Amino acid sequence: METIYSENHKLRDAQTELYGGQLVYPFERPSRLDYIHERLTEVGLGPISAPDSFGMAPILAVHDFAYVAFLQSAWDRWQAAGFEGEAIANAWPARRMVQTCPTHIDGQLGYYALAAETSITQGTWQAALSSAHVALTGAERVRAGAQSCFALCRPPGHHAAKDLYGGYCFLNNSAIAAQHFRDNGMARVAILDVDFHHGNGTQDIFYDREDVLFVSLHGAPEYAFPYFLGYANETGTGAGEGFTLNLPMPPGTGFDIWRTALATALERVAEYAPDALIVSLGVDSFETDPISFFKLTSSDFTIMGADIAAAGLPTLFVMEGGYDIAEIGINTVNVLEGFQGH
Ligand code: OKP
Ligand code: ZN
Repeated sequence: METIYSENHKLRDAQTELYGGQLVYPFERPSRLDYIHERLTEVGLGPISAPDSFGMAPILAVHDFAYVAFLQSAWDRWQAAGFEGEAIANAWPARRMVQTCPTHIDGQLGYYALAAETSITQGTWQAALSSAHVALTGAERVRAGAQSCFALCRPPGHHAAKDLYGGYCFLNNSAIAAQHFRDNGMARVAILDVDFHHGNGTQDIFYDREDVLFVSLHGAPEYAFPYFLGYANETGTGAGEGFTLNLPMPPGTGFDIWRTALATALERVAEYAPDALIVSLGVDSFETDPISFFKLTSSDFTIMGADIAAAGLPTLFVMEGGYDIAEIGINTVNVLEGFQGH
């Protein structure tokens, strides 16, 4: 399996994440990809290639123009305002308040943020844009006939909506790839999100559409980020009714239950009969992930990959989360090797 990878991800190296009332060095850090890259090389999964450029059109096919302009300029404007730390949202358009975008950068951060843990820094935009182009390059490989491809994206994307960042995400790489498939001749695309966290951004982007199926396995939002989306009764709206499937699971869930949910998810995907499958691949369902509560083991990830391969669909893997950094390479590559049958 070919991997698409760019060192541009290193341009995002935020020093702060608001966690437990403290500013800590972020869980979502550059070394995550070093471990994955190292493991890919170690097992010889396949060639590792640089992304191509696709310009802004496929990004603007998913995200609002004003949101993209905000992301592009936020760091410079934050600095110009005289702030000395990294840019962190701290005021929101809450219930019964005005839902319009203010002028001051501090207010705009709250307007576009869905959570406060994600700081915007120098290089964040460039890294996010490169990450989207990694996903688009992987999508092009699948379009050209590859049975599978691994888009080694960073920063991740599945929490980003058309006009929202947060949960370590800025541009929704999987959604951008799905829309690119749609705009280049594929009639139906399925997104299977196996990251521990609910892919609220991806769900929101396609919630009223029947041409992109969204299926997600995740920590029950009563107990887990993003808290305010991902419940089982969210099934889509309008033409999209029935084209969102959420399979939330409680704290302590192990692979027996998780794998049964995966079978349910893959049955829905098979019924949908998409032209291609995009897997939002997070490995934060791992038993020792520091911010998650599922109990999957390293060998479970190999079985996960084999189960996904049994769907028999052209498959684009898009990297999302995974924060037990010492094991992230093994767990991620186990999925890909399982998919390939070893
Ligand atoms: C991004 B991805 C933990 C708070 C976590 C943000 C999590 C973002 C996860 N107590 N806040 O889905 O892996
Ligand atoms: Zn996650």
